[in-house]
Amino acid sequence: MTGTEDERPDNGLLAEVEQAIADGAIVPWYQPLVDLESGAVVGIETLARWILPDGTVRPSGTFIPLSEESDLIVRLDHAVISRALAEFAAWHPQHPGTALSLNLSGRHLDRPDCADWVERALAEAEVDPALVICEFTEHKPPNDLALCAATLDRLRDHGVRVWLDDFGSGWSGLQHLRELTIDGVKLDTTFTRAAASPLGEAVVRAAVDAARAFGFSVTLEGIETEAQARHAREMGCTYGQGYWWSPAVPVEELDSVLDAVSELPHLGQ
Ligand code: G
Ligand code: MN
Repeated sequence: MTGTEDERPDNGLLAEVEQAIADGAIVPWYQPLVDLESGAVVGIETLARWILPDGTVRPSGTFIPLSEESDLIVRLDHAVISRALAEFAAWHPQHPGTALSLNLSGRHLDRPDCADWVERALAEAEVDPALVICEFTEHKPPNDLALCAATLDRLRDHGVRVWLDDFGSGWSGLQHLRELTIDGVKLDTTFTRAAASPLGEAVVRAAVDAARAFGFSVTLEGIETEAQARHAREMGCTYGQGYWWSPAVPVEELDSVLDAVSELPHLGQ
């Protein structure tokens, strides 16, 4: 068990991911972000999908975690974001009320050029910063908290909204939250599932209440039923995402998804 393949089992896949980025085979798909109060689609989140030559779609879980082990994720994110901004620039005029959410690995926050890159990408695609949300995943604490805070401040000064993804499951302790200025947090699917039990619900409410106390918007992911959507709203969440409204779809299918969401029953009072 000491061969090279055992020591570096992911080398083959890493090389494939690099090639896929170069070939433009890792592309943005989009999942609607819904205002739980009005039921309106207020944004679309960009999610990476790897399209194989035979049309097979590989979900992000098969290549993002590996890419996040190195700065490969930065190149991957740049490729997906650049394409998403170009698609959004073309799609948005017909949907003026809709924002674009972009995923950036926490690794971007260790780089001094992060805000520069985002500002330049928005300018090149001619996308209004006020329409853009940058979601940073918090898989590990930033190396340099001052640099991280400066980057987030600069993005916000530029007009971009900044959210922390996977809130409550990464490094965001209360101390960090006091030092970092952000606009919103996202709670992942585990919170939605947990909310089904009384103890789990207490934990979800605590997380929502803490985020709201800081003035953040709260998005709950993984909502699959109307009952979960109502519950999310009742617990004080601002936005919801999940299969109840739609899975992520390619840009060509977005218009019909938005039509279908508008036909869903209103969550009511
Ligand atoms: O729907 P999906 O399984 O793709 O999304 C699960 C999670 O995978 C997202 O919440 C996000 O954290 C991550 N993810 C999806 N696409 C990207 C991407 O392009 N870049 C990064 N950094 N993370 C992504
Ligand atoms: Mn996200």
